[in-house]
Order: sequence, then structure tokens, then C-alpha cells
Amino acid sequence: WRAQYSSKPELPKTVTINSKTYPVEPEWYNVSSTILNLTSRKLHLQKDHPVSITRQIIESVFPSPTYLSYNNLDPVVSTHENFDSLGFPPNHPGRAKTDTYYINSKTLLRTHTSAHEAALFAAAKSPGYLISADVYRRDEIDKSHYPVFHQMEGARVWDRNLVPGGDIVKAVYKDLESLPKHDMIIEDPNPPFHAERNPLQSSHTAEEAKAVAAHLKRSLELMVAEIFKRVKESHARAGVKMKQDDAERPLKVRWVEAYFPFTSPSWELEVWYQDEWLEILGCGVTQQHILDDAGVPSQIGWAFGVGLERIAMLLFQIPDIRLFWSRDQRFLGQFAGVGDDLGKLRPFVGFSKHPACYKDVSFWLPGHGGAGAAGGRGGEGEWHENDLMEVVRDVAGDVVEDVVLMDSFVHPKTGRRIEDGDVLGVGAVVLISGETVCVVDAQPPGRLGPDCASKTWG
Ligand code: FA5
Ligand code: MG
Repeated sequence: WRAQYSSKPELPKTVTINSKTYPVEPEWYNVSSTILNLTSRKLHLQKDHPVSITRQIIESVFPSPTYLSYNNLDPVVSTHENFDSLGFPPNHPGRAKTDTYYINSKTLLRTHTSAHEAALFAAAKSPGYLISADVYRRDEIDKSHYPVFHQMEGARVWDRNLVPGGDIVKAVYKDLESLPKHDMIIEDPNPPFHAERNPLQSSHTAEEAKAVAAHLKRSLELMVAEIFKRVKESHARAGVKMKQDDAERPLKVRWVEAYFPFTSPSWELEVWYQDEWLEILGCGVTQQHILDDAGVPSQIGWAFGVGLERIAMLLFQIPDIRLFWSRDQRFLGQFAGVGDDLGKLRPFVGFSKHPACYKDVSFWLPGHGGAGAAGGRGGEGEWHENDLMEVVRDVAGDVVEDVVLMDSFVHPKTGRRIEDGDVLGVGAVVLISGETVCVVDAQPPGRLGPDCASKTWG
């Protein structure tokens, strides 16, 4: 027994992910089979899945052909793509085996969508792009963290060789002017860059960085405005009250200085929601070395990365990140059709995290009537199924989801109920969900009689 449970499971020599096979190095390999199984789920592409709906809403704010979408990039990338190309120093903690899922020393499951920046800047198919993808991080387990989640990356560049007169600043402000306005309250207390905290890159003029940052911030504010417009609409549609502050005031957001190896200056965008600041995304002016290495040194631009589950939790009021992985129709069924018609978006209605528990209950009825009284809808003194409903509701409250009368039975020979000991059975299925112990004392006074014993269900 000891030998069996204390020895390490034998490692595979290779691992196949999305039909590509990679060699495993035992000293690096740390991908559990649970994680491997999740690589095929691609929630961001499942029709009517809240992660996919969230992707669609964000994509609508960054339309093609300016922004091209890439939603099916392989989750297996090189350490170069995930870290080196982006300027992560060799000792960055994110590279540790404790934080990142490795297949071998050079191959890993991407920890963020930024792993594809270099390739897409090099492809240079459009001035902007969007990537949505599953990302993997070895992390704690709680309601807002999961080792697999989804990110959406966006980027936009301007090319000195392509804008009129080579004037990047003018071109960026012209594009900024064509963006819609919004009525949000913006807190942005910091200067556009700061020598120590949030430096300007040496290859950019202050005016260029300011212009790019202004376009970046407005674009992302519009994204947040669109999301919260949907949040408000869906609450109204469902008749669910939002916190007064969230419902009545214009949305309040703030820009906070941040640090990423691959952008400078950098920010995080936070939203004031349900009495706290909620971090939504990270972004900044793209490090010029990334564009230089990608063979497009004449370009300058911005990039952002947002957590799709975070946004989806707001949009649908989903309380736990683990729910996104559910295959339960009580979860998935609530979003049916929303992918085709966002006008159907409604807040999620919670259900127990435990599977439903069915109780099949049969009981004896006192019989006053004779044949024809079946179904429990007789006259004075007869039993009615609503009597049972009352008992169940009284004892178990809303924990019980459904009580169904399945069958009733009158003895064919006697046609009577109790006088001769014949049985009239009434079966009820009581669906109990939730953690509460349900105690049904099925004894409405003077109705069900002594034959119907008290029951305790756990
Ligand atoms: C990044 O991953 C950067 N690549 C983002 C970026 C892209 C910055 C381009 C600049 C330019 P960060 O680790 O902070 O950054 O994650 C970005 C977003 O992903 C967070 O704001 C959050 O919304 C979401 N996120 C991060 N960790 C988790 C997690 N464990 N579970 C769910 N969402 C998460
Ligand atoms: Mg962060």
C-alpha cells in the first residue's frame, strides 16, 4: 500500500495538446491531467457561454478592419514568446515552476495573451488586433482565481511611414477625435508619465507618448462604458435592483500607475462597483524593442490585457469563477440565445453548487370518498396536493425547487381508500438542493393522519 501511494506516477514521454505532440522533460513537467483536460474546452469560443458573450461585447467596441480578431491561437508557446520576447528579466518570479505550467524547459502553457504580441506585430496585417484565449497560471484556489482563465489582448499601432507627413501625433489625435464620447467620471490623478514611477521610453517624444496614451485610455473607457451599459440594461430587464450608487450615477473609473515589462508608461484601469475599486485590466505604451524585434520599427502603439471572467462576473453577476467550467444546464441554460441577441442578457440566478437531490416520497391517505376521488382533488375532507406543497414550503423554504405529483392510485377492487386497508398511494418527488437539511414533517393536523410518519432528509 505504502509503495503504491508514495511512489510518483510515471511521467509520459510526450504530451499531446490540441493534436500537437511535445516532448516532456521530467525535471520541468508540472502539468496535471486536470489542467491538460481543460486545454480543449476553449470557453471563449463556446456559443452562448458567458466568457464567449463577453468576448463578443468587447470585440464590438474594437471593430474590424482596424482590429482583426485571433481567437484560436495554440495555448502551448515557447518561453521565448511568453517571457523573453516581452522583456521579462531572467529572474522574474513569473517564470518559476511554482507559477507556470511547463512541458519542458523551452515549452509552456501561456500565462497571458501577451505571448502572441511579437508574432502578431510581425504579421502586421492590420493597424490593430484582438486576441482571446485560455491562459494558465499555477495559483491559489478561491472564488476569483482559477488555474485556467481567459484573457483578451488588444493592440493598436501607427506607422511613421504611413501617416500623413510622418506626423504620428497628429494621426493619433485625428483617430482619437473619431472615437465616441462617454459620460463616465474619470479619475486620472497621475501625469502621463513619471521619470521614476512610469517612465517615457527613450525612443518616444513626450508628445507621441501622450497622444498614444490618450487614445489608449479613451478606447478602454469606451469598452468599460459598453460593458456597464449592458450590466444596467440586464438588471432593468430582469427587474433586479442594482445598488443605488451603481444604478443612478454615471460610472466612475480610475487610472492607476502600473508596471509591465512590455509597456511603459503602464496603467491599470479600475471601476467603482459595489463600493469597491475593481481591477479590470492592464495596459500601456508598447515597449519599442518589441516592435523593433518584430521588424516594424517605424510603428508606435499601445496594448492592453483584460481578464474575461472578471468582466463576465460583472456582466452576469456570476459569484464564483469555478461556475464558468460547469457543464450543468442550470448554468449553461441561463445564457441560451444571448450570443445571437445581447438584448436577452440577464443576471445569472444562483443555484446550489451541489447537484440536485431527488426524494421520492409515497404516503398513505385517509380516504373519505370512494372511487373517483383519485388525484387528490376531492371535496370537503379530501386531500389536495397543495396540502403537501404547504408542508414542504413551510419546512424547507426555497431550498426545494420543485414538487411533482407523479401518480395516484385507487385500489381497483374496492375502489375505496382505507376502510379495508387498501392503499391509495400518492407519490411526490421533492427536489432538494442546497446545503440545508430538509426536515419534512408531513402531518398537517387532521389531514394525513398517523400513517404518515415524520421524515428527516439530509
Ligand atoms: C497581464 O497578464 C498582462 N499581460 C496584461 C497586459 C497586456 C498589460 C498588454 C499591458 C499590455 P495581469 O497579470 O495583471 O496582466 O492580468 C491581466 C488581467 O487578467 C487582470 O487585470 C485581471 O482582469 C485578469 N486576471 C489576472 N489574474 C487572474 C486570475 N487568476 N483569475 C482571473 N482573472 C485574472
Ligand atoms: Mg495585475
